[in-house]
Amino acid sequence: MIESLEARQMLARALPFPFVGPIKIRPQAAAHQTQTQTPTHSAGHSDGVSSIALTQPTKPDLADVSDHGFFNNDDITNETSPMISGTATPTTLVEVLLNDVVITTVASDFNGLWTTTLNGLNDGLSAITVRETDGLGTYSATSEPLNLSIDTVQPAMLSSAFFWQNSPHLVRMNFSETITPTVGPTSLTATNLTQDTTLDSSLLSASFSTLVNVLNIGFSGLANQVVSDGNWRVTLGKETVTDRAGNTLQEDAVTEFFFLTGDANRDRRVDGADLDILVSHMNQFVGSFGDGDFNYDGFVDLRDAEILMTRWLAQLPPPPLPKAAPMSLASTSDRPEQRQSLATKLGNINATAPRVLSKVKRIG
Ligand SMILES: [Ca+2]
Ligand SMILES: [Ca+2]
Ligand SMILES: [Ca+2]
Ligand SMILES: [Ca+2]
Repeated sequence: MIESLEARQMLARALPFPFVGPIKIRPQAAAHQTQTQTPTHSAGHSDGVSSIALTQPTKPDLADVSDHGFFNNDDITNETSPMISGTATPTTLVEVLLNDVVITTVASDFNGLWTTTLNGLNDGLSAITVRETDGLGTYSATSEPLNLSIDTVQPAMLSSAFFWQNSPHLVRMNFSETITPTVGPTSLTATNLTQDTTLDSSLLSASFSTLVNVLNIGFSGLANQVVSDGNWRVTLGKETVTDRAGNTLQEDAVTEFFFLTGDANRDRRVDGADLDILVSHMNQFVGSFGDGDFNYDGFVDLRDAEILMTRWLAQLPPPPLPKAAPMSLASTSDRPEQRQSLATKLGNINATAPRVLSKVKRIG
């Protein structure tokens, strides 16, 4: 027994304090599980030979440098080889257990501090505990567990949509998991592809709901919070946000959409069909763009008709198209069949905006 005690003391003296690395002295996990079933939780051996006191170590902690993501104290990280640390009896061997299986042994320094790096952990929850040992089969009580949550899966945008029916306009992106809840406009780029202009980020707003993992993007700096006519692309930069564990997006989150004033039925052209819709809701509190409320005041009236006329027969081709082919506003080169259709609808008047508006005014 004395020889063993001396051997243990020699081992302790040989340890480089402050300790700088793990010592694997018990690689057989199965054997340890057997031992853990009969822990002595005592501070000495049954034969009465004194030994260093073994006490229950503190709960191990995930080092801040390994605790990635939103917070460095939530034990959620994307690091599969994280550094952990804790406090134990000074100059004592400390066994580290992963889900109750010993995976490495370290030594505490003269201040009782120990630290080590765990290698090759898997995604999911890992319970990390520690216990002191004298190296002779005597163990302290096992510490409280560090419940480590490892996530190496990058977040991704699953779907997106553009909401135009009401003001303010809204772009909604749905994500596979929670991303940085403080995501702001500077992470976003909003470009009108038709006009080849990019909005200053100060004109945008962004709010993320961690309940449903949805990012709502608004245009708070634009008049009526409504985008201008054109084909649009809104991009959330992949490096600008992370999930809880610190993983960035797989790729930029991109949504493309278009907006054309007066195009109530969203077929990329403003014509008699849109006028029909407007007329059918004239003087009604219907309150949506698709009903002809083009100024978003909740009511369909002549003001909306006047707005429609400013885009009469405009077309917005879908991208990609050469920049030299922007939408044609107020074109007068409508096709004969279109003119005939409109004439039928409005009673044999020429398909010119003022005349149409004049008709609408009579209706209104
Ligand atoms: Ca974290
Ligand atoms: Ca993830
Ligand atoms: Ca239309
Ligand atoms: Ca209106």
